[in-house]
Amino acid sequence: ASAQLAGQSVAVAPSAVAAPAATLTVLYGSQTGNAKHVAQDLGKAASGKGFTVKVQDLAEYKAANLKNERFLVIVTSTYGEGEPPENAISFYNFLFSKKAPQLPELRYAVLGLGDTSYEFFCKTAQDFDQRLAELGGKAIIARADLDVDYGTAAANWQQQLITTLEPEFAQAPAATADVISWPGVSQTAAAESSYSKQQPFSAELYTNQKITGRDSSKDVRHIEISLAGSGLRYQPGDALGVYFSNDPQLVKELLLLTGIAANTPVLLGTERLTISDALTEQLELTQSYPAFVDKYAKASGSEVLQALVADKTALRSYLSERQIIDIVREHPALISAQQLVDALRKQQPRLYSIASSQAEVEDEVHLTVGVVRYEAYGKPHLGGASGFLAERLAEGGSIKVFVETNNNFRLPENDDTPVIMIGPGTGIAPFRAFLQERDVRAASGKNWLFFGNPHFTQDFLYQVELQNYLKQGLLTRLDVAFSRDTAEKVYVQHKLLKHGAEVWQWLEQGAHLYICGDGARMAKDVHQALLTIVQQQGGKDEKAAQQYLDQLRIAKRYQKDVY
Ligand code: 2AM
Repeated sequence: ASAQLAGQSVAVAPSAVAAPAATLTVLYGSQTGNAKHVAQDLGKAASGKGFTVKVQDLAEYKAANLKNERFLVIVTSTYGEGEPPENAISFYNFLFSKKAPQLPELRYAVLGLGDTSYEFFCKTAQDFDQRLAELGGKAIIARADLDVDYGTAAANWQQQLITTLEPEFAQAPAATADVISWPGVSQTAAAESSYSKQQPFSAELYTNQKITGRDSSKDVRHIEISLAGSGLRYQPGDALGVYFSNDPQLVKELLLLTGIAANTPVLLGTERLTISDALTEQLELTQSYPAFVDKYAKASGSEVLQALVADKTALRSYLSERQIIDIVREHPALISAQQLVDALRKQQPRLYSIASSQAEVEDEVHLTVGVVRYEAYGKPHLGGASGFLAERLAEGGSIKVFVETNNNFRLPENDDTPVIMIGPGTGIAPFRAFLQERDVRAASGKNWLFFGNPHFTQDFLYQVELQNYLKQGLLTRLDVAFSRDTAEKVYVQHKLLKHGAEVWQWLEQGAHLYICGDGARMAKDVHQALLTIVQQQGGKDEKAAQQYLDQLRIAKRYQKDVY
């Protein structure tokens, strides 16, 4: 069997020669695409050096191949409370199970992407590293755990890895080697366009329409953006990456508090620009993060902040509702423009699940954006991208965007397959895309949508469209949970439980199951409800029910897009 497997791994490499060339396998666990891009970059760089490289989504990786690997790299993010990203769960479970093979010949490297604002920073990467060592693997180079602005550090780690491996791969046949990505089919529709995260497209905002009521506690916008002339393509399930400008008032206040003149020149990477432009266009002001407190504490000499940095738990809770401006308001200090720039991290684009299908809207892309807006410390606060989209970008104005492919949130290939979609709040977005797509394709599969929000009269997003879909028969069922219209809260999971028998029937008929929205609570509670349904309706014990849902996930019939 091992000869057959070894033969397979040679056969998939384009540089198939008599002697099996060493293959560098690069696997990624990625929720938002960052780890995927780092893995793909690494693949390109290594293949440029003549390595035979295979880059693969962990969800697609056959764990049985693990024992044949000689050179393995895992790039992974961490999600929630130290959990693996969705696409890495099966492999993670396999690796920590009794089925995991001994790996005495394996040489491996792990790169973690994370966010130091979270308690379980890079936990999944640590777990993989530890477990691969336990199974007998030898680290090629030390694991690195990288913070949100990982760019330079990731490039350095990649360089170090390639340099270390070069002697091993030196005899590999040059020039024929290439990066192979699985699945090979329609890997990135966006690749047809020259626009990307690094080079976003300046798109025009067509429409910004508030779709929650006047008395709603939420401000949700239906956004329409034109992609005309970009060549950008997307599929239902993909996300749109959005860059934004910070609020000029916020920039002004920050400069005032730090005693810096707006036109002071600063250096950002290799770029020279004014502090005002750097703050407005390039730096992260609407989130706060440990690295800022650390650097600002040193630059300002604040002992209070220095003490805070030393206490990780206190620091996390201090940062939870604060933006950069809150910290500086509480601890104003005269620092230099360059010190301020060096303390801040670069703005990360925000990802929004796309709410439209190109089959329906062609050159447009639609989003469902919940505006982040709250009072804290006596001042109004506004989210970065959502504030920009809702308040500072006029219709006709320009916004930098790119498509972030998500192959782990896809409609069934077969149009006859039924789908169950659970999307409370702005989690409705990708399901609007799914429904548009299935409508245009005249897909015959049944469609069942669960939606929830606080109030029927205020928060029924896309009510008219959905009710028309119901009338027209595209939506087979629409079940809604308006949590605050009744004395006792009703959530989507309660509706699922209520219709457990039918949900089970649909699943047994081969339905695909999708959850989109809040990952901290909703997706977990819905998962629990599904477990209950499988137990009650399928007559299974808890363990068997868990396995049932695991199997659905492995078969790509249970997919999540949660945040
Ligand atoms: P609530 O705010 O009234 O508690 C979209 O945000 C909808 O999801 C709201 O109706 C919200 O209800 C609800 N929601 C909040 N927590 C939830 C949970 N744990 N599971 C499911 N829905 C939840």
